[in-house]
Amino acid sequence: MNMSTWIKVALGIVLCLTQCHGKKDYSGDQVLTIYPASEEQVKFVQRLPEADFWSPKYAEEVNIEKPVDVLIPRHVLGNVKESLGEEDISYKVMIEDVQAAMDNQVKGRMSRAGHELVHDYNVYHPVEEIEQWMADISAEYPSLVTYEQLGVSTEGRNMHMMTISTNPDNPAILIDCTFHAREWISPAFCQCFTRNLLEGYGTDPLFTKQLNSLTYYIIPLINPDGYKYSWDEERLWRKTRSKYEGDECYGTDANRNCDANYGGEGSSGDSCSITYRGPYVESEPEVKAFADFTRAHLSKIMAYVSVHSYSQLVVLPRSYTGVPTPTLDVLMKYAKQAADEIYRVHGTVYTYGQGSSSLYFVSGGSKDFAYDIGVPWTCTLELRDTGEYGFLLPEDQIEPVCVETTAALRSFSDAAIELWLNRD
Ligand code: 0X9
Ligand code: ZN
Repeated sequence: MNMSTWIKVALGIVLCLTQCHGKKDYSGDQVLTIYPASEEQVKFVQRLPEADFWSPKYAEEVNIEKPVDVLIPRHVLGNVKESLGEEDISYKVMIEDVQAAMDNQVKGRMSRAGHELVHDYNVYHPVEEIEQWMADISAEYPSLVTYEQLGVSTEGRNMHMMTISTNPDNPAILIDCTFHAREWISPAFCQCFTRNLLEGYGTDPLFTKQLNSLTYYIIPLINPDGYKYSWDEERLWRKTRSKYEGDECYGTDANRNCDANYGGEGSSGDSCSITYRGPYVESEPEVKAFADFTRAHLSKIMAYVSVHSYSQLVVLPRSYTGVPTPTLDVLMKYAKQAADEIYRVHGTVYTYGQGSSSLYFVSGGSKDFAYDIGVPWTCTLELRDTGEYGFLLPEDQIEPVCVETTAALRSFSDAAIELWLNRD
């Protein structure tokens, strides 16, 4: 082989290392924000070919009032834009090149590779590193943290949780992250919040006070299989990785698999849908483990927060019915307090309200399950942003998200303590 052939082979190997193992390539794909302005235009948007709806989640939820964020694959992009133009439907390009935005999300991580002596909270971490971090930080604070197995995922991964407590008799708040795999800011938040809490105990007066009267159950990776898949194969994977006999596709939406009006509006029976509810309630071992834990500790759990992205929302129960939730006044009071606290940090605006009215109908969601079995304060927290980067939030926003969302969690902690003191 001559020199130039060698160079070609070497280049081929390098290219193959990044592309040959089948990782989905999103080069040239775009996310558009579309503004339908009439019923006719709404219908047109709903029927866009091969559209992956980011916000809202389903074509049926597209309406005149809200902009629509939607990923359009490169091979239909030209046609889609042309037809939007012909129909006079206004739109803007939200993400120019989806793959470039994905690469940008791990830029800092790449440049720091090999230098990680301490856990870097300002980069996104794959499942193995989060697992290692959990074991490490638990060992670092043995008097405060109990590190235990919550269950085993479909692919056989051990799911862990941390109980951070100063007194086993205290009431508790349950926090989970990564119900949806592609919402990477969620586990990043669980990590930095845990650090803040542990470092704050004994140094920060509010954390010290709260941890003296409240136990924190933290589950950073409730859907480890899906999260792993979003790193290795398909960045925008959302669901678990189960597959059932007779089903065509992989994955159940864990947030449609809970025992809260299971099977109702806002969930799909089609395994290929991103909101597939699974074959039966709690079919997913991850969901079953979470639900069993919640049921077993119900007498103590005063608050439950499920951390998702994106839209900057505090979503209150219930999402499966338009009927106002019986304790909506109390829920709204605490949601407002949290939104105010978030706003105070960097001026980030969060809105709040009952799920069915502020977002869209969801059946089988975890916050409704927890509320229905008796947890008095539950919510889904949809973190940044509102449609600039969506799921592809850059690394440099992890820190500000962490600070402002920690403020919200401090507010929720106060709510949990108050609810405990006022219980009958
Ligand atoms: O659709 C969802 O599951 C959540 N939105 S996301 O973009 N993160 O997928 C909203 C869930 C709100 N409602 C319930 N948990 N019931
Ligand atoms: Zn989500």
